Amino acid sequence: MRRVTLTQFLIQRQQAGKINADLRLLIETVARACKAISTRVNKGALADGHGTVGTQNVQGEVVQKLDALSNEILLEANEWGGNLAALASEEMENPHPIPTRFPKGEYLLLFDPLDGSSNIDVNISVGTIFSVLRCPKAASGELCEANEAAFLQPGNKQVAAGFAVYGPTTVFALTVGDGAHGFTLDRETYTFVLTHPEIRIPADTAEFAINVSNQRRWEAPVRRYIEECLAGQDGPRGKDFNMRWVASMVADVFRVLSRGGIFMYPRDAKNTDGRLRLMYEANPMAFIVEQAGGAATDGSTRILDLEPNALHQRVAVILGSKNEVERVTAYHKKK
Ligand code: AFP
Repeated sequence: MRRVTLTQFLIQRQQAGKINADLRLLIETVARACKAISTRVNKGALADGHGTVGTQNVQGEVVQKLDALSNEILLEANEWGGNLAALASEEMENPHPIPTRFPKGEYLLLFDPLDGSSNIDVNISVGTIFSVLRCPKAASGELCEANEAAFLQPGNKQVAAGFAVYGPTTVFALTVGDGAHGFTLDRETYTFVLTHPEIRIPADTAEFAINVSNQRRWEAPVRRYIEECLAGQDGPRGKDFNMRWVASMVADVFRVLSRGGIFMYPRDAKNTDGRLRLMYEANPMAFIVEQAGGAATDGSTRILDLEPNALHQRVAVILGSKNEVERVTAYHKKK
């Protein structure tokens, strides 16, 4: 059976009226940039892709060479196409306006150019996360100013979102609001091919993902949930649980999309707002997880309903198999 490529999939979505030509071009361009990043990631130390650039980013994190390179690849790929009003990145303090020499469009693109940077030098999967919003029209009907305020929209306003995970295979996971789908990079033809159509996350799971080294800092609901998982079949859950923690959100979330599970980066005594960024990590992941039948909250509120107040704000994230996320959220409500 002939496989469907990402291009064919997007043209079908355009013909069905789900997306317009500008959004189709935007997603194709992001996917093409992810292919270029994948190639560089796969060269690793052979191409001087390891190590740091010696500076810190707005997050106060040491910038890896591949962070900076991935950011440049996404900027150069996306700023000339005429479908964007501005771009925002984990690696840039302020939004990147479209240079005046290029036409502007109606969309805003946000991304974490290389998620999981601490895994680059040790050959563990990393990835790119992206989110697409519409530029709010000014009262006059003109396109918005490409300032931070234009980006501060809740995740339920996203028109597309997804991520690439650069692992044993490079997979591009995508939603345009009608389901979640995965495309694997065929390196012989250098095209993304639909391999995971209509992804569905099982409502139940026996696998949790959390960084247990933070246990002493967790709030009571999280501590209760994990302790019950660890108690196994003799405990209140009546079944044994397994644990995974890759420390690359893209890898952990793709596993949840593939076989279910619950991924947790809760707020704690050290990360009082949580560690993950709302606008370009939690929101896109929450959108694609919900489109796959899962759930995503910050412990009490649906991630996609959170009203942002800063471009780089952090948030607690509990996402994955619906029944497990609802259990953790219920424990928070009892708190
Ligand atoms: P880096 O990109 O700085 O490595 O952070 C990755 C991440 O944002 C997310 O992808 C992981 O789930 C999480 O942080 C890992 O955090 P810990 O290193 O505290 O486990």
